[in-house]
Amino acid sequence: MIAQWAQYICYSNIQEMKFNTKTIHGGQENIDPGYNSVMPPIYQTSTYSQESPGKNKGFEYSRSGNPTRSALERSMASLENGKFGISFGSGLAAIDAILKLFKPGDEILSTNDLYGGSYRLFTRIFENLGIKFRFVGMQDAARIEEHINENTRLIWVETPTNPMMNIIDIEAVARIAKKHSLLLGVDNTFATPYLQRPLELGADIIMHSATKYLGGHSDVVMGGLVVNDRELAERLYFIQKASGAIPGPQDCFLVLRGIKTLHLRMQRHCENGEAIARFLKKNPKIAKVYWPGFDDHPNHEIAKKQMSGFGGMISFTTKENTLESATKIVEKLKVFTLAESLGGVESLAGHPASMTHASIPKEEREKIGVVDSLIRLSVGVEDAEDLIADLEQAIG
Ligand code: P1T
Repeated sequence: MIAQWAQYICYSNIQEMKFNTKTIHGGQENIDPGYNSVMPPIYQTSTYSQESPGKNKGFEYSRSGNPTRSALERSMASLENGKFGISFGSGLAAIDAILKLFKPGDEILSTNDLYGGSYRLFTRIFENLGIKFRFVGMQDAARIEEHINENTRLIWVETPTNPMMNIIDIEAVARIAKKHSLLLGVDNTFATPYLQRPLELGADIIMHSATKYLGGHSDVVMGGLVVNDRELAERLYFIQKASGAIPGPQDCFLVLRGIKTLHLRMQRHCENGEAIARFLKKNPKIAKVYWPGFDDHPNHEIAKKQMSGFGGMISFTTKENTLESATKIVEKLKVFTLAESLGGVESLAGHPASMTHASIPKEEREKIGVVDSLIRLSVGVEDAEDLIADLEQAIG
């Protein structure tokens, strides 16, 4: 027995609610039986008194369970229309927990365009432990099968991808995963459950860097997983408890508070993202703009099918196509902040080649388009006019 299951299960009445209601109430019933507080209390405690050995109120030690964390885990599960949520101290700690499901000799097929830190975790930590990774382009789902062999255990998908905004057909990949009895994990950080719900499309594990849109205010680092299968949930809860990469209760409270406005923020991220993508596309100094909402984006039809909007993440290159041209732009930005991360209310600009994707060898990253002139924008919820004016003066 790994956990007190009743406290983790998403109740069916929540499943029936619509998304916006779930952001506020999902998994939050009876959060404070003592005083009926509307917000979940921050249970800043490492341990819980027991009446007699093993006799307790559902919690015994905060690495294995904490009521504030449980409230967040139920909320995340309900947003993804899943049964079980499991949270971690960072997005990478959540991916690390997934990888601990496997053993030496197992193989993982991963998208070749993904967050540099995920790539680093795969190639610098887990490859040393005997797990093999194959990085393949998955935009054409039909080509995935040729990379599967008897050792393959997991297909790992990021969509939209970081930073090239490629879109992968989750339903098509899920069909292939089922056919070969593989797990399908989807990093849903960029889309959020507001725009895309991979479990409904056949994925087995959803992963979030809750640091980003779920938290939404650039004040927390956290990760989360959502699954439907009880046995898989038990294995992941066991890893959470046994390895101990848990988030603290204060951070869980902050992400719960962030989630309450996820739907409102995402709506504005999408509107502003579209306005800025269209502005950049018209700018004569800009070469390519990567945003899945364009009719001529190579995976636009899949994006339309599996997402309810195109999000606030955009990448672009300069016509000059030099490091200097990109550096000049990001240095001149005033409303956009030059910083790693994304998904907060404030707009950020990043230079993937030297920041978020620096751990991918230059040759590898350039193959997928992460060139030195690529700039990535996380479009915030400010007034679009101010953001466009800022880009206009920086691009010159
Ligand atoms: O930073 P952390 O909470 O550990 O999450 C890692 C992570 C996982 N998956 C995706 C798609 C991500 O974008 C990230 C983190 N990304 C950045 C910090 C970034 O600026 O791209």
